[in-house]
Amino acid sequence: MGCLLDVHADEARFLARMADDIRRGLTARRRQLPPKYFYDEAGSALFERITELPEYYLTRAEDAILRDIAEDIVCRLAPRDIVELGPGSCRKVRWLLDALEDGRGVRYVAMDVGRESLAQAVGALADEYPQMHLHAVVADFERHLGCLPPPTGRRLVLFLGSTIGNFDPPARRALLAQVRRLLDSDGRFLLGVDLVKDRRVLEAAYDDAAGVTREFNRNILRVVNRAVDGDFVPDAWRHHSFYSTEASRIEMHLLAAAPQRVHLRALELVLDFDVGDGIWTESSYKFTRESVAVMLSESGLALEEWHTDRGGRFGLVVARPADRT
Ligand code: AVJ
Repeated sequence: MGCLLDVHADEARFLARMADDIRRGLTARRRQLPPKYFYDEAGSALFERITELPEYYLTRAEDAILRDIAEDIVCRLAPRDIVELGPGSCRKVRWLLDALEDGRGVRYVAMDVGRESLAQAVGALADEYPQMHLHAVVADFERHLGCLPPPTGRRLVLFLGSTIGNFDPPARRALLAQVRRLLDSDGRFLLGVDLVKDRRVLEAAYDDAAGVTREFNRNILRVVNRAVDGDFVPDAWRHHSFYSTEASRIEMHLLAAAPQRVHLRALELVLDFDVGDGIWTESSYKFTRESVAVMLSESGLALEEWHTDRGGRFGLVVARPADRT
């Protein structure tokens, strides 16, 4: 069957949008950058290293749940059309694809923004699952979910790895409502969420002893430099992350280690930072079964199954379209 590469977001438009986002974020009263821009080639490689850190339990915990339930889920749902948002390396979906009794003619559509890493990840799947229809859609799933073709059979949408945690409540309501629109009444949604827990465990996961998360955080400044001809010095920024109990989220910031002036030449922008001035680079929301049920119901979805790892650190949720009332 091979692999089809659909490019929905062309490079020029993506870069223009990124420049806009950077201008808006860095001229706001609270300076911020959208976390989707972490993932250039270097950032994706740093994230892969994060998933292997002893402190970063998320990936291993989710993997353990998937390994446990993949066969049962796939047997019961018998999906024919699997759509994954932000698949990264496409490692997780293998548990599901391996559990398919007969993968012949089953379609797998992966949507992600990084053209090279997506093509590589889906290309590798094509070698292992030659009987399937594989599509790599290079697009931003916040904008382009509506462009997906209609289901070819029972659809299963995957949104794993707690990527949902990057979205604040209004943005995730909008995104989940889009996901709802992808599903017929027999369609299902498999969502991975990181769970509220002891703050020391959470904070260690986002400030590891080896300093990989710090480098991941600083790397966004290299992405900015390249995108808008900037002269940020990544080493002049401190990594700062903490858990906010009130907001149920980890916040990641970069703090200026010394006063500095930064030029973003392509934006004709000059920025001055005092010591300790910050740029907010990421929120990573943490959930409970109850908060997930509420979040889903706000977007026309209903929690159907709830699975956690043995330590209760991570949750995998099966949701279905809510009955219309
Ligand atoms: C890929 C968004 C789920 O929030 O845990 C890892 C990214 N940031 N370490 C997360 C991340 C810092 C990660 N997500």
